Amino acid sequence: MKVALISLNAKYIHTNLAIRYLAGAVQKQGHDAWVFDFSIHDLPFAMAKAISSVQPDLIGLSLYLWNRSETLRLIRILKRVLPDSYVLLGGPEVLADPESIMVDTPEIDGILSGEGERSFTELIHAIHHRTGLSIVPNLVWRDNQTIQRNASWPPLPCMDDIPFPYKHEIWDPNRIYYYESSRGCPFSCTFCMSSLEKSIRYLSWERVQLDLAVLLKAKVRIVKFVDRTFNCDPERALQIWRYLVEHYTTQTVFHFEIAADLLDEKIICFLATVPSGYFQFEIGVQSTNPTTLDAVERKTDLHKIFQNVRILKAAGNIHLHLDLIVGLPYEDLSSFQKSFNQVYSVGAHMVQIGFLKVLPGTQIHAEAAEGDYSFMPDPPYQVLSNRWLSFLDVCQLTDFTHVFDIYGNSGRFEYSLKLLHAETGDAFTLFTQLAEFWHICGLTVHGTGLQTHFDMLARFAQDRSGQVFEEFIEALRFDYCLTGKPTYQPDWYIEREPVSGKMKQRWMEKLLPIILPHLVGESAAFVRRNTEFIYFSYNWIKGQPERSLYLFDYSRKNLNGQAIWTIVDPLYVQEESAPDAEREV
Ligand code: B12
Ligand code: SF4
Repeated sequence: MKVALISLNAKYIHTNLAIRYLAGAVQKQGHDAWVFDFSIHDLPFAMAKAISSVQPDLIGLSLYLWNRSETLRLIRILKRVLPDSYVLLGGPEVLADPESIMVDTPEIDGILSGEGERSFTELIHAIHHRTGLSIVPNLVWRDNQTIQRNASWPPLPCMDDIPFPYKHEIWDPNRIYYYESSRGCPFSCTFCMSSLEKSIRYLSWERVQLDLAVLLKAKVRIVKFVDRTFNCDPERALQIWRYLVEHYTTQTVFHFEIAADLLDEKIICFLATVPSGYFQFEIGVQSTNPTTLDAVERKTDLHKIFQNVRILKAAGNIHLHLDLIVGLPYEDLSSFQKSFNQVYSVGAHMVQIGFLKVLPGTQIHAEAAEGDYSFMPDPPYQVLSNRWLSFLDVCQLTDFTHVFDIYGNSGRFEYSLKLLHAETGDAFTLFTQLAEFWHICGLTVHGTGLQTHFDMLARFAQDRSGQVFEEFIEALRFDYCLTGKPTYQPDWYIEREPVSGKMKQRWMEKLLPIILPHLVGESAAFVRRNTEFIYFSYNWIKGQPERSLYLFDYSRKNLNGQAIWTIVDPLYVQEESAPDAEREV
């Protein structure tokens, strides 16, 4: 049999694990399988053309909330160009109500709900040997005019039976590759599809090592573990992290979703030794309101999470990303303000604010009426209002989130924000006022560039704080210089003591081997392009006003993507600066 497996990913850079597993399982049965990783932005005609070129007997498509309408549109075309192919759907978006999907889209022949690998091979066997579809587990299918649902099977007991998904991969370093070393989650958050599968299964350690060796060799830019709570078995997590560090490669970054309260002292100590930028952690907090956490059945130790995140942040080697959700039960505006301020104060590199998706099949969906939930009836099922937040509140928080992404999450406004934050006293109020300011100016952050973001922050600060404005502008100028070489200087950028090109060259000759040894041997043009000397009236190492000469190195970046900088000891530049500066004038 010829089988085509198709996924319409959220963007081109994503890849889909499920269709690779299914292809592997089919190939093991001796059939031919093709994997088509499209994106939702691809043209339906182009996708249909590519799929029809292999003339498949069966077309399997993965349905998720981000691709539901695009996938169903493609199916309607496919059934017209390949009328004899069996069209099958699977994926999380079929779970809640496969029958109504079949009713609404008559072009679909069958839907397999739940874990795919085993039932899919049963289906292929049944179609190939014409044994009838009624024995295929988890299958919803058409029997003349009626829709039948077969008995379901429990998940595979041994995860090692699942094939390695990237056996035939042609690697593209620019794409994100997903990897799953365990399935299921021991927790039961009521808003999450992963809570539906209580048991947790692991790949054997032998298998994980073999898989990781291939992923490390592939030298792709990013590998994301999709394990629902990667460190729910802390010793196993440590074993995998150790392996990755022992086989460290500068080319690949590994991303994990972890529960930070499960990190103990031994693991935290180990994590401090991980090479900088090699790991990224996504840590779900969701809310800090105990009533909210109770209502969604999240059992977390917030104190431990924050304590551990602070320790990890201080070590400075792992990118940390904390999640919050707007729209959970009992989380009104002031409770969200508290959640946000607490999470923001921990100082992670990113606070990702998501808006609750009331996913069909989850407990929160089943109990939506109790919280007066109103949500989008189609994907992504996003919350519109509930008993605790009006639609206007949700809109306000949407603007807040956009502005916060630009100013807070980008990490580009670290020094200027610190001053504004200290002045406002409350991060939530600061970003709310900033969002209002953008609104009053008649602008939305969408479609605006970095230059406008800097200019708007200067205008915002000018409007509110007359006396400290000068200090603020120095901080903003510093953020601007950390972002990139300030070749363009906007109105607010006031450089009181510009340094001549000749002087910079002279200083560089002297300082290169001392401060920037990694640039020794590079061409003079390269060094010029990637460095800058700039005077500021503030010393950010000491945290006090003091005329200081900064050297920026744009050839190296920190975890926020900012240039590496240092303050030049005046002794190095003292005796030469005066005469040269005079000559320039
Ligand atoms: C990777 C990922 C993404 C990627 C997208 C990847 C891509 N390909 O484009 C990104 C990061 C963009 C993303 C975003 C979002 N995601 Co997401 N994401 C995931 C994640 C972590 C991994 C998916 C995966 O590969 N799992 C492993 C595979 C093997 O499992 P699987 O996909 O379920 O497949 C199995 C079965 O479903 C079945 N199956 C799947 N396809 C098929 C096809 C056939 C023919 C058959 C027979 C069987 C079958 O067999 C497979 C093997 O057993 C899952 C959570 C998780 N760990 O699964 C969430 C998940 C898929 N995401 C979810 C959500 C809610 C979102 C967001 C809305 C989150 C948000 N921001 O609020 C956004 C939406 C994006 C958008 N643009 O609108 C939900 C999906 C709910 C749904 N109904 O689709 C999940 C399940 C998370 C959850 N626990 O609730 N996500
Ligand atoms: S939100 Fe995270 S911890 Fe909770 S059930 Fe889902 S995957 Fe598990």
